[in-house]
Parts: sequence; C-alpha cells; structure tokens
Amino acid sequence: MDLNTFSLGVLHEMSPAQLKELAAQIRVFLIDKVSKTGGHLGPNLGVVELSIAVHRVFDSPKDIILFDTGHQSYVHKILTGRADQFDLLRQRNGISGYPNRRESAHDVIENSHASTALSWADGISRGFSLSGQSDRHVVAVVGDGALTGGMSWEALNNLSPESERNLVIVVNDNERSYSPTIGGLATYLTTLRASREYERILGRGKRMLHNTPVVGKYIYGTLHGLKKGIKDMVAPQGMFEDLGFKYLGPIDGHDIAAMEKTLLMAKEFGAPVIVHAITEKGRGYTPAIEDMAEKFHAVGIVDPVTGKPLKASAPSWTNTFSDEITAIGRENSKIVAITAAMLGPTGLDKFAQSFPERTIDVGIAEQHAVTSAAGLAYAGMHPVIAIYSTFLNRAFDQLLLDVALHNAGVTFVLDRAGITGDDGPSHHGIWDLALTGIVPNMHVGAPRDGARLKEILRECVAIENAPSMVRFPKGAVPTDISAVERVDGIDILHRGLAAQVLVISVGAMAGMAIEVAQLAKAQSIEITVIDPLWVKPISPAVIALCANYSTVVVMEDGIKHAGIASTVSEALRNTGTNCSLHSIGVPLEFIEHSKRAEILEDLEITPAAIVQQISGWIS
Ligand SMILES: Cc1ncc(C[n+]2csc(CCOP(=O)(O)OP(=O)(O)O)c2C)c(N)n1
Repeated sequence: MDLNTFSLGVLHEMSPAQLKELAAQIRVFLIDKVSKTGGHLGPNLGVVELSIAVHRVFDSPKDIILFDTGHQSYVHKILTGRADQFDLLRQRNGISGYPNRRESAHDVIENSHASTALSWADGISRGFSLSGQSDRHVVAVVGDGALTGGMSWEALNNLSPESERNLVIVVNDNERSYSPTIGGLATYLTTLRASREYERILGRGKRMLHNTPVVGKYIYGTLHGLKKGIKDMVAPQGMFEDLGFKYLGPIDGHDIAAMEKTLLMAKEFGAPVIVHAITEKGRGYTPAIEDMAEKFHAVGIVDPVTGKPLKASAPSWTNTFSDEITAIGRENSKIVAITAAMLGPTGLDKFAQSFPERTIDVGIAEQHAVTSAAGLAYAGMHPVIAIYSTFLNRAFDQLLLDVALHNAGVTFVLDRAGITGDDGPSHHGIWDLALTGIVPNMHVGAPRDGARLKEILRECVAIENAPSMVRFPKGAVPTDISAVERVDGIDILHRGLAAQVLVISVGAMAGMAIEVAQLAKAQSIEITVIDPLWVKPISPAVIALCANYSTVVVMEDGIKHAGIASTVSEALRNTGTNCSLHSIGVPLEFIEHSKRAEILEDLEITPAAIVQQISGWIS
C-alpha cells in the first residue's frame, strides 16, 4: 500500500493480515526516512502496532490522542496523512519531530518536555465533561520513562477515577528511557511484567480477549475481574488500583488485535483506565536491538543497513566535559554526578563507569534532581547536575529556593545551550542565562573552548557556598582559542587599534566575534573583543573597560531579553558609564526547527550581518 496517500479511513477497513503488512511497511519506511534525517528512531519502531491500535479504536481528531513526550509520534503522523512529508522531517520548512498543531488537526499539544501528557489529558477530559462533550475520549500514551517525572504523578493524583469521564492512559512500557528506566516505579512495572506468571497470564489473557465479544461495561467488568486477579497474583500491592484506577494488562503492545480489544474495553468504561502495554524499543531493526546503550533512542544520519553514523563525529563539548568531570571525580571524592535519565547524552556515562556509587540517575525528574542535590551538599558532598539547558527551565524554583537560598554548593552543567536546531522551539537552550540572572549568588561561566570549559568547571566545583553553572553548546568543540592577554580575569581575544567598539563575547560566540572583528577591520572598523569567561556576576572590570569605548556590543547565544546585555546595561546605568550598548542575541520568540546555521542566519547572527549592524550603530 502507498503510505503517501494513507488515511485513517483506510485503516478502519483493513483486515488483520493487512494490518500486519502495514506495520511491517511502516517500520521499513521509518528506517529509510529517519536514517536520512536523524530523529527518534528506536521509540517510534516500538510503537507501530500500539499507534495503529489506538487509531483504530479511537476516532481522532474528535477523540484526542496525546503522546508523552511527543518524540514517539512519527507513526501517528504517518497514519494521519503526513508520510509524504517525512523527507523533511525536522528540516527547515518540514514537519516537526514532535506533535505540531500547524501540521494537523490530529496534533493537539506541542510537547517534547516529558511527563506533561497526563496533566493535559486531565484538563481536556475534565473540560469535555464540564462542557457537555462527553462523547469525546482522551487517550494519553505515556512511556515508563515519562512516568518517572513528578508531573505524571501530580496528574494521576488529580485524575479522580470516580469521575465520569472518558480517559485512557496507555503505559508504553519498554523498560527504557534512553537507558533502562530505574527507580521504584520501574521496579513496580517489572513486577507486573516479569513475574514468573507473566507468560502464562499473558497467554490466558490473550485467549480471553480474543474470545470475548466487546459489549461495554459488563464485559469490561468480567475482564477487569480477571485482570484484578492477575494483578493481585503478580503485584499484590496493586499500586495503580490503590490509586483508584482500573488497570488492564500487561498486554503485548505488538499484538494489534489484543491491543485493540483491550482499548475497546477501556474506551467503554467511562472513567480513567490504565492500559499497560509491553513494547520493545527499536523493534524490528537489528542495529537498534543490538544497541545495548540506548536502542537508537535518538540518531543522527546513519547507514540504514548497519545503523552506523555516516559521518565520523568530531570531539564534542560533551566529550570534553565527560573526560574532565571523570578526572575531577578521581581527585575529589565529594563529587557526585546527577543525571535526569540522560547518562549517555550528558557524558556522565564515563564518570558512572569509574564511580557508580557516586552517580545518580533520578529519572526524568529535574526538580527532584536539584533539591536532592541541595540535600547532598548539606551532607557534605558536591553535586554536579548535568542536564540540557532547556530542561533547567523546569527546575527553576528548586534552583532559586532550595539551592541558592540555602547557599548550597551545587554545580550545574548545561549542555545544548544556545540555538540547538532540529528539535525546535522547546529544545533551544536560550533561557538559562536570563533565568539564572535573577538568582542571587549564582555564578555562571560560559567557556569559549575546551580549555576554558575545563578551567571553569574546576572553578565551579570549588565554589562551596553558592550555585555555580557552566554552559556550552551542542556539537563539536572548537580548537582552543588563545587570548592575546588576560587582564583582571578577562581574556582579550582581539585588540583593535584605537578601537571605539568593544565586543563582549559570551562563551561559544567567541569564534564568531573574532571573525566579526577581522571582517570589520577590512572595512576600517576597529573592534576589540573580550571574553569575560564568567558572565554572572559580571566582573566590575568588564564594566570599567566599557568606559573606554563609545559603542559596546554584547554577543550572546540566548534570549536578548534579560540576558547578559541586560546585565551589562544595568551595570553601566548603575556606574553612570556613558556608552551606547547594543545586543546581538536571540529575540524573545519561539524559534522553529531548522539547522542551527539556518536559524542563526535568519536571526542575523552571522559575521557579515553583525558587521553590518555595527557599522549602522556607529554611524
Ligand atoms: C523534562 C525532560 N527531561 C528530559 C527529556 C529528554 N528525554 C526525551 S525522551 C526521554 C526518555 C523517555 O522515555 P520513555 O517515556 O520511556 O519513552 P521511550 O523513548 O522509551 O518510548 C528523555 C529523558 C525530556 N524530553 N524532557
């Protein structure tokens, strides 16, 4: 069948054999397309049958289908008529790697930060019930990883199970986040899944399901009785049921017929139901199955046959951090590394190999990570929390009131700072400088290269009575950029002759700032470029230096609003320093997915565009 012209109408007409063929075809399609664009291959290969079953049982867009975290919505996109757009998956002007309201009426939320779908589902289903739309159902597909996030539990606590509303929660249990999901919840799911009884129960459950006609609540009751029995056998504590939910499972998430029958029963129930589906991440693709680390959770451009990257990757900022924190951990036994379910992507895997007892994976729980780090600091340790810049947003209150207010020596290592590119608006690391700027006693360093990353990281872990942070971008680390001179802790990167323009370059903007100075020189504009290394608090020496220039330009890889230019502006005002201040940075907008270079070009953050702007400012 032609996926490019596929529609939900066709899906409803298909026989079991055709559905099986469709699933196989979707897998081939996903491997072919995602290997060319990069994306979340493993998670999507795992939800092919599950997504087909959900779409056959529920009537989207009248019924609302939500995917938490959103990275596993590719099959949903194919089924809802977007297969023909997969050549431009995550590319400029192409479809997003996450649900997107502009693409389709079948996408209702634009998520990608984990653990939000159950709260959305709570609100939407409650709203439907209050507004007389009780014929509409809400389905939330949530991974075992996303279930480790606090928001999921806040939502479960609020999903009043007695209430009359149509809500089905499908737990997509593949035992993994990036790496295996760990913690008490994972253990509980394992109890349900891996009991010695499982095979027998699953077999009996399946037979029951296949032989049982679906006629609403009565049958649900029969089946539920059976399931309750199962659950009591394998998990006597019955956590989901103790929370008041009807629980159906475990179901083989790759068995379309079993999934359909279970979902139909859940649909009929009229109150929140949990369907526990067991799936395999990377299903059907040998390189993903054999990838013991991450099951191809997220891949770049790869050879579709071998799964190997087509381009050798250059040494990255992440590698530099990974090596250095491991070295620091060897010297300092107080260092504890914390990750929120991203051991490999943050580079903490190396530290974990050497110091497993000092490595903590909290699950997708950034808020908990930060407050528990404050506790570790109180107990005499020095926690280093390594997360992507965008995920710090979620733990702002904990940073402010649990770490900073308590003068806790906690170091934050923010990878993927600045414009990141293909993951779109929610994944750009452009808020951290503004957010940390309003945290009293916060120390923020922005390295321009690997040498400075190591230096600043070491200084961060030496700060014992306040939060410290080092931020760096995604991708390859540049070769070290040596300073002409270091004065009062500030690196002079380029000295213009009798320059009237001072460029304050923040972190990884240094390479471009030097290019700007060289390009401007060719146009007879002399510019001095400095790298303050530490941007919060901004050194008085930087402000004193500004007094020598008529024009000061701050270049930063974050939102201009409340960023480093704002900090400098306030300091200039407070000291009565008279110079005109300008800012190169990211406007206060949500920025769509595209390649990083394309976005920077749109934002006029290129050497040529910046020289042109400076030339306008000084004339
Ligand atoms: C708040 C937040 N922290 C971290 C991430 C990065 N992240 C994306 S997917 C993922 C794992 C999700 O695991 P699970 O929900 O089990 O889905 P699976 O990929 O296994 O299907 C993580 C940690 C995120 N999206 N949001």
